[in-house]
This record gives sequence, structure tokens and C-alpha cells, in this order.
Amino acid sequence: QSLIEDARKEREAAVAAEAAAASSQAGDPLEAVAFEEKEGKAVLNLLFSPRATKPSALSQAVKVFETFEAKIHHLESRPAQRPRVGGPHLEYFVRVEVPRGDLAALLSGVRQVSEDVRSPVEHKVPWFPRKVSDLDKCHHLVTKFDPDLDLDHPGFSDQVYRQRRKQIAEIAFQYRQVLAAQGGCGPVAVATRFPVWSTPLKRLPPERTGFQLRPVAGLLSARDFLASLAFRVFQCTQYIRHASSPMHSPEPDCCHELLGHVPMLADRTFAQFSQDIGLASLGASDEEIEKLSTLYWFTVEFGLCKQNGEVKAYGAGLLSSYGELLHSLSEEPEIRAFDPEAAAVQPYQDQTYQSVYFVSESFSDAKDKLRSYASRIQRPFSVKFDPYTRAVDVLDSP
Ligand code: HBI
Ligand code: NLE
Ligand code: FE
Repeated sequence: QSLIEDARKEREAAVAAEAAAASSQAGDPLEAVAFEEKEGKAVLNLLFSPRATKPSALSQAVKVFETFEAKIHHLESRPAQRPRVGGPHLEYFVRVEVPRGDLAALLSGVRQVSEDVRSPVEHKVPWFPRKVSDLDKCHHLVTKFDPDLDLDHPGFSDQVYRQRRKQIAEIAFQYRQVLAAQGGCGPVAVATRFPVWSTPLKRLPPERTGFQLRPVAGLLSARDFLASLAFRVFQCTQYIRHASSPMHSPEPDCCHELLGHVPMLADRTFAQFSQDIGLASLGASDEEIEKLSTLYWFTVEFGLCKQNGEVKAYGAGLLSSYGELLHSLSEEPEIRAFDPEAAAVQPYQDQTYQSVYFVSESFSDAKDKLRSYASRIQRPFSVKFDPYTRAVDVLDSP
């Protein structure tokens, strides 16, 4: 609960900071600039272009800083980001410290000799894992289907079930990537005490693709779940659905993982495709994550595709739910041709059977379309996976 709370606070702070940075240039001299304040001093980063193009233009601006006895921590010239025809080709970046009381006057002074005075926009990129051991921090659970918290959960009134779920969850919480690296399964071996999953973890990952399974306590945030795929790690639940509802479970369980996901991850092109989706998600905005996970939902989880002229189910959520499998291939739901742009924003519900499914021309058509959608996601950097170190190299885009 507190992890989810922390993640939410972190994201809210990032959004607030971005809004402050983006506020307009007009009126109040302080409005367009962000600054840190401590012990009566203001410290700020500024970008400005001297109004005159002659070489003395910079010294005019520097004089303004001198007048206010501002301490210049750093000053550098850069190619202007918004060059004006006939205007200066360079702009200046300065980090400066000034008494808080003088800040407004200093900014007015700089504006008199310069144009386009602003705070550099910092690209707020959400934190993302850089190496496989960082996945130990990708543990933000969504508690909506927790048997302890959700009154509608089929196991809600079964104390024995809830107790067992707690023990299994504890094993997942204690799991660390380094234990997997040592080759021993550490806490995972403890899981074999339960009648759930008696094969040691390291034997289960598809040997054909190097995809690794890692135990997880329940439904993860879409961001953490997708990020793991970038490292060819599939976060895999270990508990089994409640016996009172074998045909459908709203949350993933080991039947869903083993019948639905694991066989697909043994396919080389599907494994590559899953990793590509994961890489596209790293550092993406909340909006992009939402779209990407909706697409994931309508393909990897609930996708239909044609094969030899017949409509077949390939989505893991269909393969693991006999009830929904029959429903999806019946006359009841609406079936639409798969289009990633449309599927990415299609509302869905995760309590019961879907009312809409997308059918692609073939399994590989779905993969190609989804991959091409993911490659169009814009970020101020690009990522490359290094399979030797199992780390991502992050390259700044110019
Ligand atoms: N968490 N543990 C787990 N297993 C999943 O299959 C899963 C998840 N979180 C989100 C999710 N799947 C998808 O529905 C997409 O939102 C990515
Ligand atoms: N509804 C699926 C099942 O019963 O197996 C699980 C879906 C998990 C997203
Ligand atoms: Fe799933």
C-alpha cells in the first residue's frame, strides 16, 4: 500500500514541477522562471539570448549580474534553440545565485538586454530500470484484486486461502534478482511447499528464448510490468485462483501465466516482440504507458487472429479462461479488425469477459503492427539492450 502511495506522490510531484516550468512568460518577472530558494538566496538556471548581436552583448548581461552581486556558478554558450532570422545564433545558459529579494529586479534587468529569457525545460523522465537487478525495485502492486481487500474476490471469505496467498506473496517480496544470478533459487524453493508450482523456477523459463520468470506477489503496475519485459524478464504470479471460480479469474494466477504466457514466450519472434514493447515503455510518459498497456491488453492478453481462414484466440487471458474463450468465439461480443491506434484508446474492463475483441489478419500481423506502434513512441532518448551485461544503454537524442 505504501509503495503505491510513494509512487503516486513521486508522479504528482513530477507533474507539478512540469506545470511550473511550463507557466507563461507574461506579466510577473518571476512567472516564467523556476528557482530554488534557501537561506534567503535564490538559485536558478536561465537561458537568454542577448538582444544585440555585437560581441559586447554578453558583457551587458554580465553587468546586470554584477550589479546585483549575483554569484555565477556556471556560464556557457549554446547554439540557440529557437533562433530568429537575423538574430543571434548563440544563447547563454547561466546558473546563478542572488539574494531572493533582488531576484525580480535582476530578471527585469536581464530582460532589458536580452530576449527570450527562460528557464531551461528539463525533460522529466520517469525513473526506469537500467539493469536487470533494478527490477528488484519494479514491485508496485495494484491492489484492486487483492483477496484481502476486494469484497468481490472469490477467495475473500476463505481464510485458509487468504493465509496461503499471504505466504506466497511473502516469498515474492523477498525475492531479489541476485538470487537468480547465483543460480540457486533461494526463497523460490520454499514455494514448492505449496501445491501450486513444484518445479524449481530456473527450469521453467523457456530455454528457447532466454526469457526468465521472476516471482511476483500479484498484479503489478503496468509501468513495472512492461519495464521487466525490456530485460526479458516476465513477472510471474505463483498462487492459484480460488477453487470456487475455475473458469475465470480477474487477476493473473499461475494457470494464466503457464497456460497463457509461457508458451508464447518460448516463441523466438514473440519473445523479441515482447522485449521491444518493454524497451518502448522505459521512461515513457504516463499517457504512453496507458496506451501501451491497453494495446497489450487487446493483443497479448485478449487478442484474436485468423489462421487458415478461421478466427482463433491467441491472447493469454483467453487461453487461461475456458469461460472467456468460449465467449470470445461466440456471437455475443463485438469483433473489430485490429488497428493499434484504435485499440490503444479502446476502454476495457477487467472484472469480467470483454465486450470487444480485436482480430488481426494473422499472429505475425498483430506482432508487426504492435511493434511498429511501439517504435513511434517519442522520447528524448533512445535505449539499446546489451545482452551481455543485461543492461540498457541510454543514448540522448540530439
Ligand atoms: N502484472 N503480475 C502481473 N501480470 C500481468 O500479466 C500483468 C501485470 N500488470 C499489468 C498487466 N499485466 C497488463 O495488463 C498490462 O497492463 C501491461
Ligand atoms: N481472466 C483470465 C483468467 O481467468 O485466466 C486472467 C486475466 C489476467 C489478466
Ligand atoms: Fe497476463
